[in-house]
Amino acid sequence: MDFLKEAARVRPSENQKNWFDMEFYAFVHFGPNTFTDREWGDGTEDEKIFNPQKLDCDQWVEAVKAAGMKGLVLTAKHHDGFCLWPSKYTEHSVKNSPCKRDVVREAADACRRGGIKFGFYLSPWDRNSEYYGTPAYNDYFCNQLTELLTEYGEIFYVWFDNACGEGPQGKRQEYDFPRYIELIRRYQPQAVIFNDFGPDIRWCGNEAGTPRHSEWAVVPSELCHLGQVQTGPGPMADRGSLVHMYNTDQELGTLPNILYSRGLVFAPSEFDMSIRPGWFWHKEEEPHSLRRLFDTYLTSVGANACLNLNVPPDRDGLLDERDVRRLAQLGKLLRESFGKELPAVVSREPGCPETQPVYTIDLDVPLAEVKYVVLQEDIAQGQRVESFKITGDFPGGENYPLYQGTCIGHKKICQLQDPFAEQNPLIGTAAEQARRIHVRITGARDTVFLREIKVY
Ligand code: FUL
Repeated sequence: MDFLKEAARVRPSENQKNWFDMEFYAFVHFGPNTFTDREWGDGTEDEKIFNPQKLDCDQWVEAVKAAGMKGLVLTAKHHDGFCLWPSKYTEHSVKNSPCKRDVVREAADACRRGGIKFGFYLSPWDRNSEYYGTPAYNDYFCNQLTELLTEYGEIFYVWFDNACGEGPQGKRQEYDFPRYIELIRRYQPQAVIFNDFGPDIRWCGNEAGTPRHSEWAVVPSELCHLGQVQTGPGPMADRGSLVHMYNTDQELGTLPNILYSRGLVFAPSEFDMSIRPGWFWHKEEEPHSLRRLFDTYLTSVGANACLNLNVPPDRDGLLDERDVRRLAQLGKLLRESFGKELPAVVSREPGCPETQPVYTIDLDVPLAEVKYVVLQEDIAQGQRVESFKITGDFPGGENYPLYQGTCIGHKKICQLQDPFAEQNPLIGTAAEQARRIHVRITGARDTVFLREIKVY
């Protein structure tokens, strides 16, 4: 039991809390691949092919803001090693392209003008650098990282790809992540760092937006070994181990797993997904349907994670009109769904156990009008709720089941009505008369602190 209490007290850093509140931001994959129609360049591409003649980062920013996104993460360097800024340390960059513009600077400035945050992706795997596969490469990488951290204003996010293939000499590189992390903490202490294994944000395990049943932000240090361990070992740690654990596993932070852990870290999950099948722009690809994007939002932002949705600029250097339209539709649907709360009074029922509180929501409108119930834990205190259910009080005191869930964490969006369905499932006189909902926490690791309950 002591271990459960310890697990309940694993807390986020200030940076992680701020990141959680961002919820939804854009990935921008842009580079030589845009011009060669590839997803992974091999590093031999001629700099001259990078020639976006109408490059306009303000257009990117307007489009992502229309979807409600609060930040933008640009691929400053992808696996092909080409730098979107004129790095002093290589010739393989925009400076030798016909465009000659510093795309990182233009994107960072456009974000600031537009009032959203800026971050970058810097691929450790570099298929161009002659140093790759030798200790000198880590120096080269740190030099580039320092340029980006010191010359482009405030950075909210540094996104490291864990891919590690062969370089031009046929060798693989041992990445010095502790050294990279130290540099970021020194120059941009407010930035969060993404890597498959932490330290701050971890990969959800797929690139298709597929959720797991329970997305815990508190996970074993065996998975996020770059994170900060905040507990002692679990009660089963001497009877088994989690050496096999990987991001793609279904069970990460759930009880049966954490009991075997050597210690727990706070490392929430990010869903990274592209609006189209590819990460880079390809003429023949179409954006995913509005339904798919909206559903992914519900199962990422609405399930204790953030959503990093990629929108790739085309060969002109502009976001494709088809994607711009889809982003605008998504923004409109999100505003219609979550823009205006329904009036309601929330109270905690007296006399319930601390780990099983019951909340009553008295509505000003009939239950039939409720589309979403949104729950938030006060994540600053740790993530605690294991399970809950929502019921409606129908006339006559009947407890009508509306929703059942597992974790809550930063945010849980419980959808009672699907905006794409033809018929409201909450039909009939009972739902039209009912005006009371109960949220019942059925299990928690320790005292429950909810930050908010809202109905839409
Ligand atoms: C992966 C990369 O290999 C893809 O090209 C893309 O950048 C994605 C976000 O991460 O590991």
